[in-house]
Order: sequence, then C-alpha cells, then structure tokens
Amino acid sequence: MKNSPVLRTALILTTLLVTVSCGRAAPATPTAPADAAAKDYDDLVVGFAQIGAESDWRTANTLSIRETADQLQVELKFSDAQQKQENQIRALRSFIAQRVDVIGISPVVETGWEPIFREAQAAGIPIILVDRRAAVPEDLYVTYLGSDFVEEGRNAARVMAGLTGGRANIVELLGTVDSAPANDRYKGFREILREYPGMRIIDSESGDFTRAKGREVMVSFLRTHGRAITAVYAHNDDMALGAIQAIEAYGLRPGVDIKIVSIDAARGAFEAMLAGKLNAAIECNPLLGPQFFELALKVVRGETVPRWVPSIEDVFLPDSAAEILPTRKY
Ligand code: GYE
Repeated sequence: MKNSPVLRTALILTTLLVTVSCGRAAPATPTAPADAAAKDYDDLVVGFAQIGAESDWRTANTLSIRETADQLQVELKFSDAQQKQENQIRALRSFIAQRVDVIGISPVVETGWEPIFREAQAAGIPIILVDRRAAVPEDLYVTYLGSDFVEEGRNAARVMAGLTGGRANIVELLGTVDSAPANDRYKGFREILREYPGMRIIDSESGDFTRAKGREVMVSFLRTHGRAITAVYAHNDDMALGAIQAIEAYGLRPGVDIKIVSIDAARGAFEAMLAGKLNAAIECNPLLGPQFFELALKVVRGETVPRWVPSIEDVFLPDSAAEILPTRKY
C-alpha cells in the first residue's frame, strides 16, 4: 500500500473534480485552414521555451520533451532561458519570427506575459502552457498541461499533520518567487494548516528550487531558530536535499529530529526516504512530452482541447520507497 486509503480517495476525488470542472472544451485554433486536419507529427514545427535546468524535475521534463519530439519526428526548436524571463520572451519572439506552428512554454514566473503572448496571437501562433501557468487572459493560450500545485500544497500539509501529530514549528523553503508552483504550494499548504492550530510556520524564504540555495537558506534558518525547528516543508525535492545536508552539518538528524516533506518525488527523494532522511514526497509529474505533442497536433488540426489537462499524481511515504525506486523514471 503506497498511501492511506483516505488520502488516496481524496486524491482521486480531487482529480475527478478537476477534470469535470476544468474539462470544458475550447476552440483550439479558430483559423485552422481546411487542410490542417490532415497534418501529422512530422509536419509540425514546435518551439519550446524551457525555464532552465534548476532541478532534477526540470532535467526530466526537458528530456521527456526532447525524446518525444525525436520519436515522433516533430521539428523541435528548443530554448533554455537559464531561469530568466527576458530570455524566454526573446525565445518566443524568435519562434514567432520563424513562424512555428505551435509554441510551448513553462513560464518561469506568473506575471509579465501579456504583451508577448499578444504578439503570438497576432501572428496566429497558438500557445500551450506546459507545467506552469501564466497570469494572462484566457484567450491568450489554448490550454494548460500540468499539475494542480494548490492540491500538492494541501497534500504536503495533510501528510505533515500526520507526521507531527498536528504540532510543529515549520520552516518553509519556497520555490522561485512569483512562479506558479511557489504561489500555489504556499497557498494550498496554508489552507490545510488552518485546521491545525498547533502547526505554525515560523519562517519562510525562497530557495529558488535549487539544492545549493535550499541548503543556504536552511543554514540561515538553523542559525536563527536552532532546535526550535521541528519540520521542513520544501516546495521541491532539490531544496529538501540541500536542507538535509544543512541539518546534518548542524548536528541534527533529518527525518528524525526534523520531519521533512517535499514535492516532486524524483529519484533523489526516494533515496532520501530509504535513508530515513525524508519523511514524505508529494508527486509532481515532469514527463509531459507525450501529452504536450499530442495537444500540439490537435491544436494544429483545429480540434478542440480542454482548457486544462491535469496530471494525475500520488503521495509517497518511506514504506513504499524500496518498491517504487527501481521503477522510477525520474
Ligand atoms: O516542482 C521544481 C521545478 O514547475 C513543477 O519547477 C515545476 C517545478 C518543480 O524546478 O522542481
């Protein structure tokens, strides 16, 4: 058994609700020409504006997109923005100039996209949001493919409550400031915490989704709060792994003296759970390549696609780590 039956039921119900409430169809490309319906993968030219390589999650996501493009013989124009919004905007502008059929983008932050998305719309090039949302009017993108980050935050808090008996002094390692996953994981976690007056967030700072920064911020949390800290909520695994190093260097036992919950559930998280240093991993699926290109083809063919294609995700505890690790693809 990977999870408690209650948690599993809650997850399934949420997924169903999400699918029902957000699965309404929207016209993909209203201007698709008559011969568009005959297009296939090897006719497609797709631009993808990736964020960078900040985490194991991102590396797996990039690989999934590149490998799927190769398999399907899609012509992929791939850009790595090194975590900078200005580089993503530049990439989009170049995809527009090259007149690609579809643009995929994981927006590094949520805000500041409207002008460049309008340029794409004016050029008749549809945008698919992959992994992260952008705060723009709905008509500026055709669909969002990715996770329910608010629910991930809620699940992290539910699991944390179980691990700590509802009493904890929590420090939070936030993801990239103004990014959709950091905003939503922040929100979802607090939503559930309202039910647990004994659980307090005593500090919260961004570790930018990287291991090095996660470690650095944890060092400063320990310097400020010392042994008062009883739990860490990390918005991704990499920051949790950095925090584990900081806790060990401080002379405490991660996973024992300080309970740790993180999001992504990449291989490193399973290894840490097996070593007894991480207490739970909330899954966030990066293997979005196949669904992304399927959506891109539908959009080019003028077929309708849902406004949101949510990933189906799980919650893992250390008791399942040995069984799952060998099968883990990222
Ligand atoms: O959790 C983190 C990555 O946007 C869901 O970005 C993604 C997040 C993921 O850097 O590891």
